[in-house]
Formats: sequence, structure tokens, C-alpha cells
Amino acid sequence: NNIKLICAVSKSKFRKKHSKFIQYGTAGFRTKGEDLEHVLFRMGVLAVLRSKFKKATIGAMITASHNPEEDNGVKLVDPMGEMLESSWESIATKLANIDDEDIETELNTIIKQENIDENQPANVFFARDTRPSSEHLANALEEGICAAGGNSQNFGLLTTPQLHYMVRCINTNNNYGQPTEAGYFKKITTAFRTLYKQENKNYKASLVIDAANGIGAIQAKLLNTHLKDLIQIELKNDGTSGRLNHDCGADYVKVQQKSPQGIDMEPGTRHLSFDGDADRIVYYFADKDNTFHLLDGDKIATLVAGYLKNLMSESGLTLNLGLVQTAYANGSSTDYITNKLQVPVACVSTGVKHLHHKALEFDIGVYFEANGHGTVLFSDKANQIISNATKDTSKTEAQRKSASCLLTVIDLINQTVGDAISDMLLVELVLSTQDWDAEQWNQAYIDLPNRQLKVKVKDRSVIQTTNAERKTTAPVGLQEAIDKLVSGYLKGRSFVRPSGTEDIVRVYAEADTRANADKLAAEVGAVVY
Ligand code: NG1
Ligand code: ZN
Repeated sequence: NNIKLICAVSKSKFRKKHSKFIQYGTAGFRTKGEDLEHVLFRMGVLAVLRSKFKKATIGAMITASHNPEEDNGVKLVDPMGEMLESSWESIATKLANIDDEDIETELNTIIKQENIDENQPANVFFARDTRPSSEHLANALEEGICAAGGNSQNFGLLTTPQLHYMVRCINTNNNYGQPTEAGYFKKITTAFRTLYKQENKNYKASLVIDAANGIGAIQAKLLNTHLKDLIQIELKNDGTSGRLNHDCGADYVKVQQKSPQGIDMEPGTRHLSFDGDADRIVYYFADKDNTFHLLDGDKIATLVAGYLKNLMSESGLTLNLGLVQTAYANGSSTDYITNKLQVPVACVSTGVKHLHHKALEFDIGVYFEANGHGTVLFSDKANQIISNATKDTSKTEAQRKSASCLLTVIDLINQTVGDAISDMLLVELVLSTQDWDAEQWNQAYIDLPNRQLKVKVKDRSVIQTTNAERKTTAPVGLQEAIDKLVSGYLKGRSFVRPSGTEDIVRVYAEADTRANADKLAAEVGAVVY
């Protein structure tokens, strides 16, 4: 019986060595790497149960994304490459935190409650980022899978979105692509090569990538072998000397609103930063006066939505295109999307799964967090209509050509989750098509000055929010105090929410000037504290 074996291995090798409570949050489990060994073993077991339950391959990614190098984490990936279904998040949390003695009972409960057929075969795909603790944790995960009687494939070092891609490929009989690193690059670079415009006046085919000293560096080098004749890529923070995410990476650049360590910005050149597992990307550049400009997830979303809207109209297609943001989206971006682009925009709670879920409601759903995590989803209906349009003889040649272009764009995009490499190619494709430099892209709208702060409180769970986290409902009086402060500022907007990944409360503020945004954030921070 597998459960007896699981308990024996758990007792002999993967005992729980501390009593810290660890929660499966918006980004899976995330904490100090040294506290995760038993969690990884148990998640190996749970991935097998999930695989039996879904009768499909399940993914497990070992990473703590943009967190410091000593942190780590694990998240499970569902069959279509999406995040683990939320009802299983609490199952995961419970299994990760119970005492060693209770594992047998708990596993039997899960099997019974979820009606899992134990004779069903199980398969788990897993990969890891470059953290020092990742390999050891991957071994613990593998032992869990093995003890539970599952098969597995260890992909070694991959970006998070690559692992999501592999899972989708295998569960769609390779219709989505080949479930290999080579298959991934082949799919996206073939699409890119087909569409990319080489002859340009304003657009220059060169980039500087800050790889956050992480897995993005390894994968960007591989990408470079496919595209070096098209784009010149200069790789910085490539992991050869600096620490992962230390003074670099997408989160650092977005929150600090300055260039990362190790990069001397050449005016006009497009720079970009990945995060530690390369599912986020932000662009930035220095203008001729050496002023720093950030092109964040909001700017990427508007660029991409504008491009797709154009292609749709050039193909004579009317599909329902929508954009999904969170409260962190800059107010100017929301205005621009609504009034200039005239694309419907929805606002949801922080966390990719909420955006992804909402984006599924559109024929073509573009979603991006301001921090640079996002992608585009094409519904089956959209796929079919676009594909039909490429062969529709009642359309003009030009319309069919635009529809083919749209069909190829779908292959360029990793629809399972935000993907820094695929998003980068999409941005480069749009810029080359429009013949825009960074300055021209940036001109779409001017960001309202904004500031994010972290406030340490005793118990962040006392703060409760509503309306996609834009207002607080508890503690009593907090929202009124924020409203009062905001009313004193031109274009003022501010909200607070407890972080789902750190033990802090996040404060966001925007206003008409840099000084006012900073002041409003500080004032709101003070009432939270
Ligand atoms: P929290 O810590 O809940 O704010 C952060 C990001 C999210 C998401 C998750 C998962 C911000 C403000 N928040 O969540 O958008 O990316 O991490 O990695 O950027
Ligand atoms: Zn990440």
C-alpha cells in the first residue's frame, strides 16, 4: 500500500522539523528554503493524488519568484497549464502543516473526500529555478512522487512559464507544442520569425536584458541561439556573480522606479528586466536628458491590446476583446484603454489566477498586472473564427493576410501564464511592426506619479477589502481616513491591502506630482500603522 510507504519515507527522511504555519497562497507555498523540505515531499505526494484525480499530468514548479535568494517555494500546475484549482489550495495547506503522525489519516481523508481512484496511473512534470536550495527541494519532491507511486519527469532548470507550457503540451497530445525545451523555443521563435519586421527607421533591433541573476539568464542565452540574426541581446545580471533578485530584476525596477544594479543606461536603448523565475517583465529606457522611464505591465498591456485591435479590424473580424487589470494599474492607463483604445477593462483582485479567470470571459482577453505579469488568452471560439478567416474567400486578400498574422501571433504567446520571454518577443514584434522606439511607445499616455510602500503591522489579517481590493471594510474607520487624505490631492487615489506573499500591508498611492504621490503614500501608511 502506497500510504504505508509514504508514511515510512516521511518518518525516516522528511520529518517536519518546525511548527511554523505555511500557507498555499496566491503563488503557492513560499518561505525560507530551509523550512520547506517536508512540504516538498508532501507536495510530491499531493501532485500524484491530483494527477489521479484529474487523470492527467500535473506540474510542480520549485521557485520563490522575485523573493530573496534564501527563500523558496512550490506551486502545483493543473492540466491545462493553469494554477491549481483553489479548492485544492486548502487541501495543500492542511497536508503541509499537519504533524507527521497525522499524514496517514489525512491522505485517506483526501482520497475518500475527492473520490480518488488509487489504481489510476499518475504523472508529474517538475522543474526548478536557480536558487541554491532548489535542487535539494526537487529531490524531496521527487521522493514524494515516487513514494506515492507516481511517474515523473524532472525538467531540471526551467522558467515557471516553461513548466506550465510543458504541462499543457502533454495534456493536449502535443497539440499545443512539443513538451521539451527545444519544442518551446521552436514554437515561439518560429512564430516570431514569421512576423517580425526587419527593415525599420525608428525601431532598433537591440536590447539589454537584466535577468535578475536567475533562470531567465540561462533561457535568454538559449533564445539568443535562435534569434541572434534578428535581435542583438546584451545580457546583464546573468547569474555569474550577483545574487538572485538582489538590487535587480523586474520587481526591484518596478517598485524602486530606477534601473537595476550593473546597468548603465544608454539613452534610447530598450532595457528590460525579468524576475527570478522569468514570468514577469518590465521595460525601461533613459531619454536624452537621462531621465528614467518605466514601461510596465500596464504599458505592455495597452501596446498589445492596441495591436490586436488593429489586426482584428484589418482582418474584418469583430471579436470581443477585453483587458483585465488590478487596482495597481496606473489611473492613466485605465483612462487610455477606456477612452482612447475603447476596449472594455475589468478590475480584479491581485494575483494572477484572478486576472486569468476574468480574461477567460472575453473572446480575446489581455491581462497584465502592473508589475509585468501577464499574457493574452484566445478562446476556442476566437481560434476558430480567426482560423476560418484565413481561408475565407469572401474576404479580401489583405484581410486574409491579417487573419493569418493573428493566427501566428497566437503561437508566439504562452497562454498558460505570464511569460517574460514570450512577452518580450510579443513587445518586440509590435514595436517592429509599428516601427516605434521606446519613446514613441511611452507616448501613448503619461503615467500618474505613484508610490508603493510596505508597512509592517502586528496582524495584517485585520485589514479586509472589497471592490477588487480598492476599498477597506475593516478595521472600522480606516477607509474614511484614507478617503479624507485622498481628497486633499489632485488626481489622488490610494488603497491598502494585506500582501498575500509577505507578512506586510501594501500601500499604493498616486497623485498629480511625484512629491504628492510620495506624501499621500506616507500619510496613508501612517494611518494603517
Ligand atoms: P502580494 O504580495 O499579494 O501583493 C505579489 C504581487 C502580485 C503577484 C504575487 C505573486 C504586487 C503589488 N503584488 O502579491 O501581483 O504577482 O506577488 O507573485 O506586485
Ligand atoms: Zn515570478
